[in-house]
Amino acid sequence: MVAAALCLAPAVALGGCGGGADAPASASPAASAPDREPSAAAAPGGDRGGAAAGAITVSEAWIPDPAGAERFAVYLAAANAAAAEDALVGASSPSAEGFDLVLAEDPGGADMRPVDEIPVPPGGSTELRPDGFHLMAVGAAPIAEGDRVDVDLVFRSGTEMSVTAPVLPASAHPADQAPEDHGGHH
Ligand SMILES: [Cu+2]
Repeated sequence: MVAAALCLAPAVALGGCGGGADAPASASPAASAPDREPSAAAAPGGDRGGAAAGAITVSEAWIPDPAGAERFAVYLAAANAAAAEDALVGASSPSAEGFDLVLAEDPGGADMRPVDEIPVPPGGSTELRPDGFHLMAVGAAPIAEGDRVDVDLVFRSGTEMSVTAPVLPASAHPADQAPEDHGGHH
């Protein structure tokens, strides 16, 4: 209820901040991924989460404090060293029933639509950020600043990894990503 009340109006197409029975992107965790290997490499810039598996390296994973809302966003950077495109196709966490993959289509990040996958170009990277692609938790457990949330990521190539994303103040966006009016629904 609280989360719905915090939602900005443009999010209604997603049933309120991206939730909805027809959300396409919730993935179930695959328990037996042979290439699952948590990385000890710490991301630069604090204790934001990172991991590497296969050709994918994830860094800068973090969650803005949802301030009591029943949804939270996950931001990170995913780099793909392979010669073929890959894509983030699902995510799961003990702290949420599932995740929607969304694309915010306005600079403020208020107008999000669900997507089937988040492409990661060959030899390139994709930033999950408030005004672009990101993950939105569905049925989230209460989390708050200081918590560390495990998020399992699944890529189209079959690569899977688990990252531990710290919950940071919502104002912790890198300067070039700080949304002006995204706080209302995250
Ligand atoms: Cu969002």
